[in-house]
Amino acid sequence: MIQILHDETTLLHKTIELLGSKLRPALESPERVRAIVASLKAAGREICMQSVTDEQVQSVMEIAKITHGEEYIDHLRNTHSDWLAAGLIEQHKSVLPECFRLHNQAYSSLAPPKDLFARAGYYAFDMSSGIMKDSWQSIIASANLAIQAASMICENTTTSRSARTVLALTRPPGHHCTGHQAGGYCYINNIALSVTRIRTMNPSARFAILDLDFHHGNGTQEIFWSDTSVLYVSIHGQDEFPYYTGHASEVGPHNTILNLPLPARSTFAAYQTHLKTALGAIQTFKADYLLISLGFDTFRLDPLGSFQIDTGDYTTIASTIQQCIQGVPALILLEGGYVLERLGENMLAFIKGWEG
Ligand code: OKP
Ligand code: ZN
Repeated sequence: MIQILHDETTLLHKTIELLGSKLRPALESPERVRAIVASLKAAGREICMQSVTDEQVQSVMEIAKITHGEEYIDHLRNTHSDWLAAGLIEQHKSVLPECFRLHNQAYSSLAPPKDLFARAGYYAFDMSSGIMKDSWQSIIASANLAIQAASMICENTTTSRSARTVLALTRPPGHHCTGHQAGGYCYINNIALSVTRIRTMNPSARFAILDLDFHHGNGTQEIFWSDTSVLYVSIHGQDEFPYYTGHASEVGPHNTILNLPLPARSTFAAYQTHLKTALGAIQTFKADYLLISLGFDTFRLDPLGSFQIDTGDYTTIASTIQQCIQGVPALILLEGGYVLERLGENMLAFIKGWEG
């Protein structure tokens, strides 16, 4: 049985984005997780509710500092109130960058700028990562779910021989966030925090990360780029957001990165070929833990995706993975997926395939 974790504080974050040259409510909305929770409950699933204690906030920040810059984390926490205090924004509005840092590192000063507008663009790479008054609370709650899920799969492996799976309904998602920049609705790389948490209990563990979101997880790839104990495998839309990463030629210095881009409108048959390649690489790597970045924006109707994957296919995907990794403890973190009406059934279809 999959154990499912949720924290209602993840629902507070609600912001805007620039999409198709229009500023609009972000597609990454609280309603996404509400829809999944409603379907899980209707199907009679138990959901393990979490809420972050003050000590846990400190511990989330300590763990986040291993893979993220301390000043970046401070920026996430303080930027909305700094803008408010400076009279640059109204309480209910979101901070969005207007100018991004350039990559002329040979001669630019690398120190974080003081100017509040400059800082917003220094710590982000796009305009889909607005920061509103409650964002920090949700970011921490989401990161905490990734950490709690990691603790649970470790406990489960020491107390019982049969492997367990924990699914965390993380929101905001994490896979686009690097150690120093927000982007693609992501502010903290949740899966990186799971890895750090597992390592505190099992320092020599090997990890396979399977990124099934429609978009390339540039942040996860970057964080683990030269890490020999983490294999990062991603199946994603070719030439799609975040546009400048995810090419098959990006393999990392130790061949621990495997990018499997698929052209727009690819069918499930084409997807399955890549999935088998991905799983073959994961088997060869002999990981102690499998971590999945699960996005349902691979669904055929998704506004941000273009694959032809249908609800029932998620059952096949999950059972294919399960057959391949049998025995390895797994952690599943939610990334994208934007068709509110179908998210719940897609998640249930995935769970059905996983549990067999
Ligand atoms: C986040 B996740 C496309 C604009 C895309 C942001 C997409 C973020 C996806 N023209 N804007 O990986 O689902
Ligand atoms: Zn995505």
